[in-house]
Amino acid sequence: MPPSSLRVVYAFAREMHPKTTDIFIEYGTAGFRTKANLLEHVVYRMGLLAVIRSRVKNGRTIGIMITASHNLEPDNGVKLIDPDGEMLEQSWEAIATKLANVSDNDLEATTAEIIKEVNANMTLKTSIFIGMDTRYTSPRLAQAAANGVMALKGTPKEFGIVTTPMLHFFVKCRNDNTYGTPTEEGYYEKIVGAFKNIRQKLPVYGNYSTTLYVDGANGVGGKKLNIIKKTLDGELDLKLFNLGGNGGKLNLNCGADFVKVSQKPPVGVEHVPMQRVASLDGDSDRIVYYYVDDKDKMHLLDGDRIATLLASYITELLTASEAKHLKLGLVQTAYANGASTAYITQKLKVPVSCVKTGVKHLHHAALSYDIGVYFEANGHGTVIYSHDAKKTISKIAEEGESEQRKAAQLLLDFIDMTNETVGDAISDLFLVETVLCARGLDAEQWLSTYDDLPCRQVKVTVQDRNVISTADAERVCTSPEGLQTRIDELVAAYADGRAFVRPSGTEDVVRVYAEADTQQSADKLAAEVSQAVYDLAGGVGNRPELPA
Ligand code: 16G
Ligand code: MG
Repeated sequence: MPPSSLRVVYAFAREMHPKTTDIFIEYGTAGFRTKANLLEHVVYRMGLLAVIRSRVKNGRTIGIMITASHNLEPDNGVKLIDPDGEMLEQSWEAIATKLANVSDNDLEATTAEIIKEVNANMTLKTSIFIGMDTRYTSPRLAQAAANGVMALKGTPKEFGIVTTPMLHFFVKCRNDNTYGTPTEEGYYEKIVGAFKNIRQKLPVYGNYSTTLYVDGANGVGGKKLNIIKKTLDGELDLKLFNLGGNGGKLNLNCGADFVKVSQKPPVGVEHVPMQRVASLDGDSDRIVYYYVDDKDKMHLLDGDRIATLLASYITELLTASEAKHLKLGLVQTAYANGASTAYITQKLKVPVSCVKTGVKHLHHAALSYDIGVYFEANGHGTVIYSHDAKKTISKIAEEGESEQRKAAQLLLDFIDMTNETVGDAISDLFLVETVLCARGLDAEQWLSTYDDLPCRQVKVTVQDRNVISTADAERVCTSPEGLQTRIDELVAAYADGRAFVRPSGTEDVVRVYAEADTQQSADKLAAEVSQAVYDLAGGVGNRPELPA
């Protein structure tokens, strides 16, 4: 029998957040994500789980974020944030999935089972931070999360509408007060404050212009930038679009994911040739830049570009501050454009690791460097600095020779401007603007550092995407048998050819990526590999066609 204190878990569930669907739901790459009307019981249960998790972590605060990121308005989602502001530990994803799917009748017993299994001390006091994006379904879900927290006698603290990275930041600060103050004001003070500091030291010069256009994806990021904008004292002149007014729909034909995948500029942004534009996603944890040239051609500056820009600038400052023993490394996924990897290793001479898709994998790999820069091509990424790196840089900033000291002081501002917990569009925006300003670059010059290889991404529907297994950071397909051999044969026919396939972690499809020396070749290779997937991995619907 479960302890009587758990009775309320069932009572709350039955009375307020009953499970009304039998559809199985899984804690995926970035939490649970589906149609908002299927989520209330899931979110309630994540309230329960957050309290249990906190009590396994000595009562340290856990976060619950209600968002479906770049998905369209009818979807929503929920993910948990661990005490240091990182994603929920992977081994708990199965526990979350189990709790989300049991019937209401079994909820009390399953909760008791989990508490026992993970050995949670249920007498500990605990506070759980809850944040939500701008979706109209979010307040109701946030309430369900709070009720879950209270059912296990935890204390919910609701932050209302915040970006996902802000909530990660608050959780980190709450558990480690040396990192900052766990409030929205604390976030602005640290990140925007560092930007303003660094701008005092770096005068605007060269082709850099302080005017930046922003596509807010009709989500939360634009709203927060609207608050920040008023405090920038002319250091950056933000012109904000897609702020959610005028009938603009969240992520619809706008936002970072739309711009990256469709390779088109978003609707709703004023078109000015050569103007630099930053495009955020719905919950503001991704950012890509673009500009449209005077012939109406769009040029994308994606996560790979941001990573190389930041890595090269940090390298320059490390050299100038003579912090020679600090090792900087970059982490990418198989989606990184081959040209970016070549540029980083050959020109910047920075080591690169390649890991599986998903922020948690990148973050983890970046921890092995003193300074780890990680970015997915889709614009999610940040920089993390080891304790030793911070200590060394602080020491040089105080005691070094004049030139060393100057570089180290810039690095310290750079560190403060970074949200190290997770990729953060707002923090990344200020980092990028700082480097562009320091180097006097406009967007065209930034783009000219290397030439991307043309690439194409497509998806193929198969009966069961789990028949596809991969190895070597998703670059090699180990099953079904014969598929990798076929891909190798196809790739061999193209100059600079590269292709890989992987099952999506967020959609019921197989993703195909191809790059080659021309766009025509990349498109053709992607189509040929799609056909191979269709033929060997149980394709459904029409067989993919080759381009005309
Ligand atoms: C999620 C991941 C993102 C990844 C994407 C891949 C987080 C916070 N987000 O959005 O990093 O690129 O999934 O989606 O980890 P896919 O598996 O459908 O290609
Ligand atoms: Mg997002």
